[in-house]
Amino acid sequence: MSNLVIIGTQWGDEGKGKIVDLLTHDVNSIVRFHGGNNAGHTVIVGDKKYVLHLIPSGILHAGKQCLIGNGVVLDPAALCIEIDELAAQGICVTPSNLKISYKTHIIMPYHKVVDQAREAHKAGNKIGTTGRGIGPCYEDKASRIGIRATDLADEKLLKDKIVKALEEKNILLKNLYNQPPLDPQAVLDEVLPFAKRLVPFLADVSTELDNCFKKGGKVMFEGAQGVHLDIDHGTYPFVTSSNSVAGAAAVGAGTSPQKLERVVGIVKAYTTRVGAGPFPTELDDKVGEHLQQVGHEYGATTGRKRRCGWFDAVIVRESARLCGLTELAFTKLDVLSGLETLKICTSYEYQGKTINYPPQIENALAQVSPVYESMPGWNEDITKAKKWSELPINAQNYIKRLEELIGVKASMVSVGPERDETIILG
Ligand code: 2SA
Ligand code: GDP
Ligand code: MG
Repeated sequence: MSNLVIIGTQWGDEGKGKIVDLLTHDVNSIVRFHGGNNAGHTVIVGDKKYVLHLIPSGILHAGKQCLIGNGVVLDPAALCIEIDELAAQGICVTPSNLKISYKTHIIMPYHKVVDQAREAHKAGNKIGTTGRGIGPCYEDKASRIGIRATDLADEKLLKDKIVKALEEKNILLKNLYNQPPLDPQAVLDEVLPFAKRLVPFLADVSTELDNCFKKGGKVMFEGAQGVHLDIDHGTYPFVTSSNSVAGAAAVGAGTSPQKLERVVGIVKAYTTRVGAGPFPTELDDKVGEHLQQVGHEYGATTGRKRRCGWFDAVIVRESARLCGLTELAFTKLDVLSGLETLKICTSYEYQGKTINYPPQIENALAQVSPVYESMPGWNEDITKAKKWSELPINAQNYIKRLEELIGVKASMVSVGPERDETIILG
């Protein structure tokens, strides 16, 4: 057994939740290391559907320790709702199976107000954020006026910090967004009941991980969003506000890079994106509609329709390079059943040249033309396939070609949303 990092290799929603749930039996602890409740990780177990936003997807397994690392931004109200929703579905979340780092930054009501006001105020260049206050919370962290989970236990400190943060926010809200100022006491009153509930969950997550390693335990680092939404390496400015590459797992969980052993890249068998930003292989035709409808491509947090397109090997190859992927887990191969021909983008035409990597200049990805190769599709329903040999030969060839283009081997192929709709390879 090894420690595992789970990374979305595209623009998110590759099916990380399903794969994390599946691999949980191999580890003792599961830790989220970045992002917040912008994430929506879906796990289907029988007739039950769980959508996790903040709590690691490993929570569905008894006896596993779930951790929220310092790199996460946490909305106390959203977490309390998630805990209650899981309880209603028979999953008990307590301070013994969920711990929150003292250093995790807290999404405050004003972060959501600023996020939504800013998006509404933009004319044509909206990012298409989830409106969950993610960006403004990370801004306060970097500006050193953020509120951390440890502050939730100290009402006076919390109030002082709210007053400080609102000094600037209220000027911004009034002068730029024409919104009424927020009252510090009202903000405190709104947050306090959730804060009090979460205090027993606070812990030194970095030391918890160390203790796990010292006992010979193994850890899974659960990534959110995808590499091309990374604040540094993604399609800036159409990105989220955290680092989603594998290297961020060490920083955001509070451990050393040597602990990141296997790096599993989750790869959807086609491409989707939710929110604005360049998407070279996007399809605005019947095939795009097939992928969207058959794949049920709707945002797991906001319900927005996801944009769909052909597989883009250029961006996944870049993810393999940036993250040092040791293996791939392909998902949603079943969604391609019934398409006569499958296209794969192998490189881009950009400024008269063929390039094999995403250009680095801002918005250049919006100017590339995808270079495609075509492969024959298959008609069979593949959701019942349990072994590689049970896949149609054209499906096998498609996966083999993607492995070749990405330069990394697959360890599993998912052919349906359920746990047992998965082919484990060699
Ligand atoms: P934000 O809210 O500041 O992080 O938004 C910035 C961009 O990041 C994108 N983003 C996502 N993309 C895919 N999936 C995400 N999670 C949800 C899901 C999304 C949803 O599982 O479907 O429900 O809409 C996610 N979270 C952030 C976002 O669309 C912006 O492009
Ligand atoms: P995540 O954010 O990467 O965890 O992915 P989401 O949960 O946002 O979106 C993935 C969606 O695809 C979820 O509804 C999953 O239940 C579903 N899913 C995962 N794997 C498969 C698969 O192999 N086939 C099909 N049809 N659906 C899948
Ligand atoms: Mg998702």
